[in-house]
Amino acid sequence: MKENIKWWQKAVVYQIYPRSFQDSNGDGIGDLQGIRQHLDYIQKLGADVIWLNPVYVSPNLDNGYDIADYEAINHEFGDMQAFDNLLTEAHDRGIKIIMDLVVNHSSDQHPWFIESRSSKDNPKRDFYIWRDAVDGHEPNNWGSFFSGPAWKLDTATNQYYLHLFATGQPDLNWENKTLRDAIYKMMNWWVDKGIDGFRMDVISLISKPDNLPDGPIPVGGTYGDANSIVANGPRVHQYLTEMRQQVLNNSDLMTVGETAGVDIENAKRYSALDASELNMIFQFEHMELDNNPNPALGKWNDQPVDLIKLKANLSKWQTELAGKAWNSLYWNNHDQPRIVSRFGDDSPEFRVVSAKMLATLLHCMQGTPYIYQGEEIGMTNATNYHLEDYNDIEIKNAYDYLVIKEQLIDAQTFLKYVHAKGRDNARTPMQWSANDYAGFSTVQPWLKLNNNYAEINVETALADPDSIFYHYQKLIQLRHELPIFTTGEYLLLDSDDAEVYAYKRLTKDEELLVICNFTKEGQIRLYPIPDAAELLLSNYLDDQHELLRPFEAKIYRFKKI
Ligand code: ISL
Ligand code: CA
Repeated sequence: MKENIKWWQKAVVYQIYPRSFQDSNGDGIGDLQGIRQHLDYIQKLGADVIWLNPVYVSPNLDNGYDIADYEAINHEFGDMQAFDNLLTEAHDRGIKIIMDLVVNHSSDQHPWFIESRSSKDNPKRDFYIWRDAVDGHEPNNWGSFFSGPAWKLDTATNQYYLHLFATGQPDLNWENKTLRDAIYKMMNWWVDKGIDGFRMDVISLISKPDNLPDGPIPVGGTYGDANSIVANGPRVHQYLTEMRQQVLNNSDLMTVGETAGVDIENAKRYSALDASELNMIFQFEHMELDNNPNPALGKWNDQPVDLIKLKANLSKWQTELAGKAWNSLYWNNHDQPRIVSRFGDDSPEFRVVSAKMLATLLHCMQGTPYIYQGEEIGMTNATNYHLEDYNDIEIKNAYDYLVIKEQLIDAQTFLKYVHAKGRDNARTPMQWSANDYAGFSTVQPWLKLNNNYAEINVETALADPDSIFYHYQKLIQLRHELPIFTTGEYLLLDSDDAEVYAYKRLTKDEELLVICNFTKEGQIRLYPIPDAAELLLSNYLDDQHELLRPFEAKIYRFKKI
């Protein structure tokens, strides 16, 4: 691997959720022109790649993850000219752009689906997954990711269609070769435009198992778990190999698959270094460690993560993929709550140190790190939200199902859980300044602001040399300058230490030692550190050696001992 390092193995990605990044025309919705205004900011941070969440024509049931036209820009965001300008200006700065590819499902407003549902003998009928009722019920017991059944009866033809997500997101039928070819054609159209790669939405779900067997029903639940049945389906590797040949090999692209339900064995195939499928994947296990112990409640919970479990999990991915496949490293994205509120401490006293600690822990690992907008200034969960403030379909459907229909929890408990885990925590408008509407817009934004924007914003961060922003900037520089960040072997220390996460990165002649105190208490730990060791980065002004202060994080570098 050392000889043959690819550009995307050394890159750091900055993820932009366009709706919430910058509104340039005063309609309260972020847009492409708004992103152009901040390319200098992203360059200053040092990121190499931007991942854009979906910007295509969409009825926005799931904020762009329900696509009605794959080759046109949603007018709220601008037009194709605005996209081309953004791409050119990013490239002028040496920044690449990867696009979100959402092809497990389309919108029910996509012309393909409109045709498909019109009659059983329409040529597009087989582009989607249609089944007859079984004994007057849904064709199987699968539940949707967004609560309720994964099937909807369509009265036009009296058959059910499959939707693993919202009813307005019918699943595409990848068994159909004409459909696959249409998708590859669309992808090549984007590649020809000069984009630099794809982030592939729930790509692990595209191959449904034959006969669509029922899923296991979690204790206390109603529907079968579709994810465990569909993920890594029988032909998914075949389809991705085909995609690689038909599209991905046509240019030097970066690809990352979002692979819900992936295990190590499948991960090694999706992201094998032999370049047969994708470059890397997003796995979810470290984002599920703080799920509710009651499986019927899934992610809805407000309990902290167990550090020993987190270590075991991250270390498993580090060691198992090493030398064979490639990891993505992430704490945050548009579906996850803010990491400083989740695994750190967002109180005024510890927000900055704990955000820097979490950044250090992640960015010293092997893989390609992703930074989600606002993470670099330590944006927090929005606890000023009431139930009526939420926009996210996952939250709304979960409320209808868990609180109203099944009455598994009361509204107050639900709100507590949504404050901790809801996706809208990530989607509150980017906090640029203490000005009106946080400098995001000149009018009330589409989604309520986090009320801490006067203290937590980009302007304040850029003016403070000790800010979280500059810590991220330094971590990116280190990765760019020191090959050990990319190539070094990962070695976990003290797997049963419940307070401090320490690990090494090792090359033939060098070591990094990364030490992260996950607690707000002081800790005493003695690690073997040679006198000549260089302290590369820390989140405190001085080094007190074996004394680790609250959330202290340090990176040492030294010749191998
Ligand atoms: O968000 C989740 C948990 O809160 C996940 O279950 C999520 O739905 C899953 O990871 C798939 O996510 C992707 O596809 C969805 C879309 O809503 C998400 O925003 C996207 O990242 C459907 O397209
Ligand atoms: Ca706008």
